[in-house]
Order: sequence, then structure tokens, then C-alpha cells
Amino acid sequence: MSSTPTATPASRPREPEAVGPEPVGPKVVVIGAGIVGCSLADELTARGWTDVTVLEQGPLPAPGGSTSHAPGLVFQTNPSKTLAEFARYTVEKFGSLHVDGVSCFDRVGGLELATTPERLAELHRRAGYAAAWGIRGEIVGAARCKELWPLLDESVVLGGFHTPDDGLARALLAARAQQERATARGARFLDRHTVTGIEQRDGRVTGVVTDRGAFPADHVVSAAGFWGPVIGRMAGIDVPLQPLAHQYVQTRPLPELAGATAEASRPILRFQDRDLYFREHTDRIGIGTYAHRPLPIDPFAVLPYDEARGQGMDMPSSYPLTAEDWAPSWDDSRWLIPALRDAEVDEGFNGVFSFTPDGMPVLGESRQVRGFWLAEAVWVTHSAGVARAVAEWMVDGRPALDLHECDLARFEEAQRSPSYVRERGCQQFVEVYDVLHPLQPMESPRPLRVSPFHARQQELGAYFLEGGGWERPHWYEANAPLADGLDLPERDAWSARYWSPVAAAEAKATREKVALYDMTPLRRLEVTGPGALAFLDRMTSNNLRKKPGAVTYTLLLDETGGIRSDLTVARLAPDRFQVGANSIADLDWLLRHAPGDVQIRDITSGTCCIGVWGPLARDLVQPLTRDDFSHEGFGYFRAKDTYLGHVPVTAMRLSYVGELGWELYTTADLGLRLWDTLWEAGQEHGVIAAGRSAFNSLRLEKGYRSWGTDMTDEHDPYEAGVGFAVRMDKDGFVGRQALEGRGQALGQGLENRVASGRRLTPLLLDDPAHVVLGKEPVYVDGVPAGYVTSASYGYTLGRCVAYAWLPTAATATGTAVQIEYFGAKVPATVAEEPLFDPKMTRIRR
Ligand code: FAD
Ligand code: THG
Repeated sequence: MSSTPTATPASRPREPEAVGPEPVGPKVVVIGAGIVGCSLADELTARGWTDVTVLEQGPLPAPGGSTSHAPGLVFQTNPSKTLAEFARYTVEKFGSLHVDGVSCFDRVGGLELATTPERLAELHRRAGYAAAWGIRGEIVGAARCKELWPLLDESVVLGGFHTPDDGLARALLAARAQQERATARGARFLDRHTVTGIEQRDGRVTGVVTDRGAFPADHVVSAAGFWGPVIGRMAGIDVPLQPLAHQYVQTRPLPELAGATAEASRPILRFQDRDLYFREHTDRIGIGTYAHRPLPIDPFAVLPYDEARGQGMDMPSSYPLTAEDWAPSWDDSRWLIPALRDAEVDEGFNGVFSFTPDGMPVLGESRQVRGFWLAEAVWVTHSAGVARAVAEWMVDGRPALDLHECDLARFEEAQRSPSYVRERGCQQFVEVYDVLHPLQPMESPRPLRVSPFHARQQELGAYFLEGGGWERPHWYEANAPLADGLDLPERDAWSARYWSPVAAAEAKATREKVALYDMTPLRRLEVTGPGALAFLDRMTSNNLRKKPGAVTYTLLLDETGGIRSDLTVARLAPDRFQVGANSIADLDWLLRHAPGDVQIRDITSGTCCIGVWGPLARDLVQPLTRDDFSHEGFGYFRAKDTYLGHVPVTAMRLSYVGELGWELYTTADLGLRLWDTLWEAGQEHGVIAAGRSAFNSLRLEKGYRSWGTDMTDEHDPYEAGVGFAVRMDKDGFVGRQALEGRGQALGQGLENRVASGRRLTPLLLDDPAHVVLGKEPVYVDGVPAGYVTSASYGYTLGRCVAYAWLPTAATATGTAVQIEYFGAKVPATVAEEPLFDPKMTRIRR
């Protein structure tokens, strides 16, 4: 491969380039030399892809993006395990990088403060995440906070969370160090090159155009930070991120810090009760605030570097400080830190960075423009981890970590409108430091997507939460009378939020009578065409070569045997399948692999689904149809097209809640009629509508996994307990080769206890009064050994059920463990699964 520049310089002559080794591998262009672009160049070249060109519109080494003024606080603890792992790698990597003897990371530690009881409880919860993800940290009292940060007013502090391995990233230095390493391996960095176009042919990227010539490429990565939407538009794709300004100021030198020589010696500090953070700059204090109103910036209107400077701005990404927004934060800062009461602010600015609708990064390759990648909305904190993951993805075809929360493909179409992205982005800014309940829904824009039954659900007093844009009933107040007299343990205030005893009544009614569940948000794909069977057979792990009418539970694996999703595949006709999927990313994955003789259509929005489940389900449905719905006439995991009254439906006999019954699908226009038909017919059987709160409880009692929570592509089917859906006697499906040998112990009662050292394990909490909610650390012999994936009270079992990833040694039935919940250690015991109806007598009859 040639190392001669392929660009044709336009007006300005090119500066001489540092000459490195002959580059090898595909031709990669990275747009943006912020922390992400520089880290990515390092990670790609380290993997042997050295033909990397980084194009940067601003001047190096401080080109004027967010990185150029990031104060570099790195707090690793995060509810997302993936983000925590990204951060851990950043700490590790930057700690090993030096420029002129200066380390790129200053391990001063982190301290999060509580000045309210609610925040102190939240810090305990955060300490739980830290323990679950393997980050050192401890809850400390006010006196210790004062010791760690002597300038604090100890009297207002209730306690803190101290994390000794957090600290300060020297972002620009780390960018430079990585740039130098990449350059030494053959990469080149060209500053003052503004990308103005993305070139593509036949759905593949072929290069970029800049103001100084064109650069052909096999892969283009947009690491353009908050300019992402601008680059995205050049490629014809929407990049769902909103740039917002966030204020950062520095004080004048404080007498209290006089004589300080180190850049910083005390932990980075967070005061989330007032949306503030602090760090030292030798004898000054730097203060960042999220307390002000959201200040959205139009990425298309951001000035180029020189023009921005011409306007008196420091950089394109730093706007003048708006004093009125800053004032309340200054008061709050002085309240916490008395030394600031006599201090003055020296300088400050409104600095811009990216917020996505869900606060997570946007990573991955566009399906519409293959070879065009995004690595955006990434904090300095997560930058090295993100760069490693994207480099693995590009070079190996798959990242080592589960990235589904960060995947570009995760956004529903309704979540990509500019107005949605702006509104959600602004809200993410507001909520950055808020105490958020795991079930807490967004408040706006709502309602966005509703099922055809929405009016009936409202009449029944549905309590709606939101998911994927859908309004989803969690319980129905109309069922409140059924909860009278139920003997339920008292809940703590946290677990009582977004919960109601009515859910217990709905679960009971489902086990004893019959209930209607709105399953409309369950993603449905129609796969048709002469190649449909061969395609699905190759893409998934179970045997699909069955006669029309069969439904199969099967796994979508990647090449390494990791679980990308679990699906139900209904063969409705020889060349027509309906796939029940988990997320829109499944559609993306299938479309990427589909050959020309297969059509895949997302039918979710045009159709709807009601689950009719419970021992009386057959009594309810049978009178509505001439078809035989008996066990003999309509077997378990079978599908049938029929009519229920006036409504044409596709009925599938399966149940995620573990009861007799059917999923009934029809088109959206007939949905309301279907609901009314079932409702009316169900009156004599005591039918109720039931919500997701009961649903989740019932499925956990039955041991049905929820993809994305209990298992992801980091797990193989055996350790996740779904090895029964893998047919190793079937040739040539994706992931088969990687699974060879891993399921050997299958059939000897040793399922899941093979090969890998961990297993998804069912736990029952010992005390019927205890509940946990998910993501808590699990202790074995007093040491954190794993974490809870999902949990719910099992109303039938009278105990809280929690699934957890644990080392195999701790998974024998009866093993005693402890789950940490708000700092308390709650005893639990490994149970035998399925916890409920192991003989399947309730479903198969
Ligand atoms: P950038 O650094 O913005 O890099 C993108 C680059 O792309 C830019 O240099 C830009 O010039 C270039 N570019 C754009 N368009 C083009 C084009 N058309 N052609 C060529 N080049 C182009 N994060 C933390 O983790 N901890 C913190 O404490 C922290 N504090 C912050 C405080 C402030 C005030 C701000 C504003 C941000 C803070 N952040 C912090 C966030 C963090 O700075 C950013 O998330 C991170 O720097 C983004 O890095 P990046 O490489 O993606 O983007
Ligand atoms: N319904 C439909 N499709 C779906 C789901 C659904 N696709 C996505 C997700 N949910 C898939 N998850 C499951 C999990 C378990 C079962 C069905 C879907 C299930 N399992 C039985 C068991 O494990 O015993 C049967 C398995 C078998 O016989 O192979 O029912 O809710 N349409």
C-alpha cells in the first residue's frame, strides 16, 4: 500500500508530514482529533490497521472541540456496566501514558457528597454499582469528607462516597500521547482540514472531501464530537445527539491554597444536590455546573475556529459565560466551600458538548452507508474504552464488551426526529446528576406511541410508564379492589416507587383466572421470500425446518457465540415467517445479513398484540372461534390464522408469563375491536387487564430471560441457561463454530455449568419482606462476586426473585449469598430453576 498522500491540496500547501512506517490494512479516515479521534487512531494502529488518516478542522494540538477545554474529571461509577468498564480502561490507559514525564492521569480520587438524606441513600446505591462493577469505593462520614477536602463546610455534609481510583484526565495531553503513538505506527494527523463531504457508492463509503482535497477511504469514522449531526448529514444519516452548553469557571488564586505546587492534590468533588462539581487548578478552584437552564446549540451554526476567535471566543466550542445562569451556582459553591465566600471568579465560559436522548454514546457502523462509523457523544471519562471497543468492532468485527446501550441502531424511528433529539437532549442535561429511579420514565414527549387499546387502558386507570417511545401500562387502578386483603410485605420508599400492590393482584388473577396483556410494543418482523427459511436457519441457533404452524424459540448469535437476541420464529407459510424480537437492533442485524431473495419488514407499528393468559384462557377464547383451540387441536408453540368474532388474528400458543394462553395478533385498525371482543367474552370468567409490573414478576418466577438485562452478547447460551435453544447437530449457523465443545455437559443435569466460569443464577431472597431491583452487587463469603441482572417480587412464591451472574463455584443450589441494597446486606439463597411450575403442567394442557 502506498504512503503517498492521495489528497490533492487545494489552496494551501501541505505541511511536511512526520514520516512513519509503511501503513498497512484498510484505508481509514477518522474525522476529528479530539480525545476520541486520537484514542481511536491509537487503538486501530495498535491492532495493525496503520493506514489511518485523522482529519481535523482546527489547529493541533488544541483544535477547539470539547476536548480542548475539558477539565477532565473521571468518575468511573455508573449504573451502566459498559460505561463503567469504558471508564476503567480510560483510567488504566491514561495512567500509563506520559508526555515529557507528565502523566496523562492524576489519580487524586473522587468524592461525591450528600447534603440530603435522599442523596446519601443514592450514594449507597452508587457504592453498590461500584462494587458490582469492580470499582473500589467506600461510603464515608462527614469528618472523613472534610479530611479529604479541607475547604468543605463539614456541617452541611451528611456523608460521601470516596473512590480512590478516580481522578483527573489530562485530556489534551492524553490526546497528544496517543497521537504520537499512532503516528509512530504509521498514522497521520492533518489539522486545518475541514471535511465537507462524505463520498459513497453502492451503499459503501469511498472517502471524504475536505477543503484541501479528497481522501479515499475504506472506512470513515466520525469522531467529530458535537459536530456529529453535521458530518452525519453529509453521509445522509441522522445522528441523534444535541449539543448543549455547560458552564465552567475558575476562581482567582485562593489564599487557602497558597503554596500549592501540584496541579491537584485533593479528590475531584461532586456536589450533585446542587448540580455542581469541583477540581483544583493548583491554587485555584474550577467549578462546573449543570444547574442552569439547558442551552442548546445548533451544530450547523457553530463558527469555524478562526471566525470564532475573530468574535472574541476562545474556541468554536466555548461561548461567553452567561452571568445570569452562573449566579445561583456561585452562591451554592460558596455555601459548600466557605473559602469561596471572599473569592472572585477569574474566568468562565459556556462550553459545548453532546447529549443524546438517553445519555449514552452513539457508536457503530451505519447500515445505510457501510464503512461509515460513528464514535460520538463520548465523555473524556469513557473515551479510551470507547475507542478500544470501536477499534475491536472495526478490526475483529465485534467489540468485546456489550455495546447494545451505545449502539447507533438502538434508536426507534420515532426517537430520531430533530425535535425529539433536542427535547430529550435538553432533559438529559437537566437530569445529569438527578437521583433517578430505574423505572422512572421520561415525562416528555409523551404520549408518543400508543397501542390501539390505549383508550380502554385509560378507562381502566392504567398507570403508564414509557419504553421505546411506547406507553406501557404497569398496572390498572381498576384492579385495586382485587388487592384488598392481599397480605403483602411493607415496601421501603424506593422500591415502592413505580409499584403498586395492584400488580400483586394482577399476577394472582393471571395465575388463577385470566388476564389480557398489551404486547403491542413487542417487536415483530415479517420475513418472507424464497430464501427466508435458509436465511433464518443460518442466522439462528435452533431448528426451524418445521412445517408451517410451528413456532420456535431460538437465539440470534454472533460469530463468537455471544447472544445478540432471543427470538420466537413462527412459520406461518412455507416462505413467510413472523419473528418476535427484542429491539430494533435485531432488525438492523438481520437486514445487514439478508440476501437478495429475502424481504424483512418491521410490522410492529402496523399491527398489535394481546396476550391472553391464565388457566381460563381457553374458556375465554374457544367460544369466539370455529377453530379448535384444545390442547390437541392447537398445541404448545404452534401458530394458527383464524378469526375471533369479526377479527382476523394470528394466534400463537406461547406465554412469557408461564400460563396457558395465546398471543393474538391483528392489524392496528382492528386492535380495539379485538380488545373489546376479548373483554366482553371474558366477563363471565372474571378477565382483567394486567400490566408489565405483574408480567415481569411472572416471567421471573418462570425463569424466562430478558435479553439486554439478564443476558447480552457478552454471554454464551450455556452460561445464560438457554443452551436448550442451540442445535449443535444443525450445520452452519452463525456462532456454531465458536460454541463447539462448550455445551458438552448438556443432558447430564449439568447444563450451564460448563466451559466458562460463570452462570446466570436464580436467587430467592430469604426474608419475604426484602426486595431488590436489579444491578445490586452479590457477595459470596463476604466478597463481591457478581451482580443482580433483574429482580422482582414473586407473588406466587412469596419471595423476591433475583437473577444474578455468579462464579460457577457459587451456583450450587442452597448456596448462601448476600445482596447489597442501599448499603444493607440482604441474605439470599441459590435456588433450583424454574422456580415455578417445573413440570410445565400449567402451560402444556
Ligand atoms: P471533540 O473534542 O469536540 O473533538 C471533535 C473534533 O472534531 C473537534 O476537534 C472538531 O474540530 C473536529 N471536527 C468537527 N467537524 C469537523 C469537520 N467537518 N472536519 C474536520 N474536523 C472536524 N468530560 C469528562 O469526561 N469529564 C469532564 O470533567 C468533562 N467536563 C467538561 C466540561 C466542559 C465545560 C465541557 C464542554 C465538556 C466536558 N466534558 C467532560 C465532556 C468532554 O469534553 C467531551 O465529551 C469530549 O471531549 C468529547 O471528545 P470528542 O473527541 O468526541 O469531541
Ligand atoms: N413473545 C414472542 N416473541 C418474543 C417474546 C415473547 N421474542 C422476544 C422475547 N419475548 C423472547 N423471549 C422468550 C423467552 C422465553 C419464551 C419465549 C420467549 C418461552 N420459553 C419456553 C421455555 O423456556 O420453557 C419454551 C421454550 C421452548 O419450548 O423452546 O416461552 O414474549 N412472540
